Amino acid sequence: MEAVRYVTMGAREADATLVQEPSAAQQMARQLSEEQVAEVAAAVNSVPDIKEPSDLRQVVEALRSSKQTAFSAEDLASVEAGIAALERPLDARPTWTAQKGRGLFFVFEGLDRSGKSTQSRKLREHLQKENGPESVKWMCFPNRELATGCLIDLYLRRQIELGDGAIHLLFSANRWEMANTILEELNRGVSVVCDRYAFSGVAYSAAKGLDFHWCQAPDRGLPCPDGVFFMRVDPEVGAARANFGDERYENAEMQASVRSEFQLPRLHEGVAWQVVDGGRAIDEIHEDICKQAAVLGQAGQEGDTKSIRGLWMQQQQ
Ligand code: T5A
Repeated sequence: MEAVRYVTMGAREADATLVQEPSAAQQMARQLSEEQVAEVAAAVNSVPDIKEPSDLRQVVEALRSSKQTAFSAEDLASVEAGIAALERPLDARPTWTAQKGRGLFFVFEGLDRSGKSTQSRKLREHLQKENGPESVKWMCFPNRELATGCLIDLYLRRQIELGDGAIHLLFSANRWEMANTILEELNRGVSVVCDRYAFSGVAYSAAKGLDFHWCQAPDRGLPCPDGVFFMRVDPEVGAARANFGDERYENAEMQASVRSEFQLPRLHEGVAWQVVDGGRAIDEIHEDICKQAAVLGQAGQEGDTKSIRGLWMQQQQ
């Protein structure tokens, strides 16, 4: 059968689709035929769980040596590029050089259905009204447009099985694939509003019982946001909202554990972490966030340039 490629984009090409809504990205994953999903599952389900970033290459090898037609050679090379970023020791992680007049980087975090997508899109609209339509990009993690994101999507929809270590590292690789794009946008003067980031990566995996510091390690050094809006809702509020329960982590027990992990101060160390009461009316929350975003935009200015730190790089292990 001819290879039907699900994902053919490198991070730079994927940038053109940053404004795509997550539902559309999820629909793309559903374009895989049942047969293709079964082929991917047969290839990866038998990979033993992994401990080190380099072990993630076993997933790529399993796909490469199988008969699957969902991923092209180019797709698998793109996954390997993400893995290579994770393999770098801490002292070899990139440093981010900020240009004068750079854009701002805002992240939304929270439990499933806590209102992150709603509020992040509303902030994008607000910033566009203030600074022009081209002044802001919206993106989300997982980025289901990338090859790593396709595997993550299949995992979340319970179509393939991966060990807890493997899926954690894939989420991180998915972010590293976009790190340079984030920096380039910021330095072009474009603000980036992002639905989930590394904080979700740590909170969800640590909630499953993985070591907190092990979970943090692969994401250390990513561009640190200028502000994180944590949408605080009671787990039962999220559970009552539309479509809750569709994906793997959408159950009460998991959401309660994730909530505890999100509250740990070491997750927010060195980060401008803003807790937002997400149980209120949508417009009331939005107004609050706009005010906080304006304040965050003024903070950390060194001379006429606002620096971009590496996430969690100041922390001791
Ligand atoms: N994950 C993610 C990891 O394990 N590791 C990682 O590294 C990362 C990045 C997928 C899963 O992956 C996990 C976490 C997740 O389990 P996702 O696709 O972001 O992540 O999944 P969700 O959080 O479930 O995304 P949603 O888009 O479904 O939820 P949102 O964005 O929090 O909520 P939103 O805005 O879509 O709102 C949900 C519903 O509530 C309504 C909305 O209209 C919508 O119907 N709503 C409100 N209703 C009343 N009052 C309000 N204030 C409301 N705000 C929104």
